[in-house]
Amino acid sequence: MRVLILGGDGYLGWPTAMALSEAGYDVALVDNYFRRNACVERDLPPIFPLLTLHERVALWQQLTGRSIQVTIGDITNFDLLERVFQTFKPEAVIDYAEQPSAPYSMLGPREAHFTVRNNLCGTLNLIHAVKRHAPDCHIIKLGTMGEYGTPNIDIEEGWLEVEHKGRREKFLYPRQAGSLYHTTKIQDTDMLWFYVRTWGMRVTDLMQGPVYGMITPQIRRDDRLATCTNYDEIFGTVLNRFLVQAVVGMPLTVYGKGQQTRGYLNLIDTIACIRLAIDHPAAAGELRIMNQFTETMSVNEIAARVCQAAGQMGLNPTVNHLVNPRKEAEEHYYNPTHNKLTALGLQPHLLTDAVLMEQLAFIQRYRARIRDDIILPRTTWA
Ligand code: USQ
Repeated sequence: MRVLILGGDGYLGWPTAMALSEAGYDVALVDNYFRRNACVERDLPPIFPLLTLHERVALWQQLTGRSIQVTIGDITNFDLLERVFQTFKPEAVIDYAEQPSAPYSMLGPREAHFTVRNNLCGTLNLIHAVKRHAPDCHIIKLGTMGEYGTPNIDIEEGWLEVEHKGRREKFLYPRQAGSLYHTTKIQDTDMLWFYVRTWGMRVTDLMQGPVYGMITPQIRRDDRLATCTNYDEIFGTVLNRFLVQAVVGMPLTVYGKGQQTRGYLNLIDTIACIRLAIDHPAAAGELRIMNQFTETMSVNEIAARVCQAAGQMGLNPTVNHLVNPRKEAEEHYYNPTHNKLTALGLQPHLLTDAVLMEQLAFIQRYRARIRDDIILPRTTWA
């Protein structure tokens, strides 16, 4: 099957590309290097040195004999996306090509505008490219659990049956995001739902929680295949940040009370979920929404788990409760449903000491590259 990955150079895109290529899918990538360029511009180097995307696919071919096509370009440019669709004719497309950072979207007007334009125009172009050149192509869109926010009722998988004055209707589950980035994901979902209703497209919207980890079977083969893993306050996600902080001996940066609870998953499970979505496509005219995480944890629990695993390696991290730079509930109810991917066959890789220790050991090998000055939060929601 021909699978096009938009955002194929990123933290999730590149490991997904290798895993699908190894599994026999015909893979093509598009990426505009936003993440790399933003890291250079803001001086936020990732943990591991990164080959360019062309060098990565050349190394992949040398190691496996498998080829992956690359286009460096911006999907908000419709002509470019159209050319890729005309030549590659994808049967499934995975859209990771979004500005993915909540703090980045809150930096100021320039970054807010970029986030809105990049995320919404990218989605719109994708919809039009599919309609025009590959109407049967299955769109697999990365949404986020953050679309739902932290409501005081159970979170369903995408939809809610509402009874009102004796009549019933099914709606998209109410959404209330905690950052501009998360708000663009809500808007993406709304746009996809409109075009599913209007043009009968097949769409899967994966409401993913924060992903952790930096090791996949393909990356284990050769460090040069490592993915773009950030630990700074803008692009680093919480668990990866805590792992790096444990390695460098900085207190773990818990924001506020630390009772903020989210649904987390291992990078390996992100890839497994994507593969399940590809192999079990949504029907034409269906917006299928699946909640993509394997276990819920509070920030305090994550910090405790990292401390415990790090302790077994002779590291002794401590925990520091910082004033929360974000506006978010620090104590709240959280009970999201996540049955659909399990029903398709997902076998979760849960957060164990062994998983944490493997990541810590990997980071330790790159200890000299880690800069303590980019770790503390500076971006506020205020
Ligand atoms: N947090 C800390 N300390 C830190 C960093 C974060 O306590 O040093 C807290 C945050 O306040 C938040 C939680 O950890 O309550 C998660 O923060 P995060 O930075 O790991 O994740 P978030 O900003 O929510 O965004 C990440 C990805 C985004 C994805 C989202 C899924 O960057 O692309 O959509 O996770 S979700 O959180 O479910 O919306």
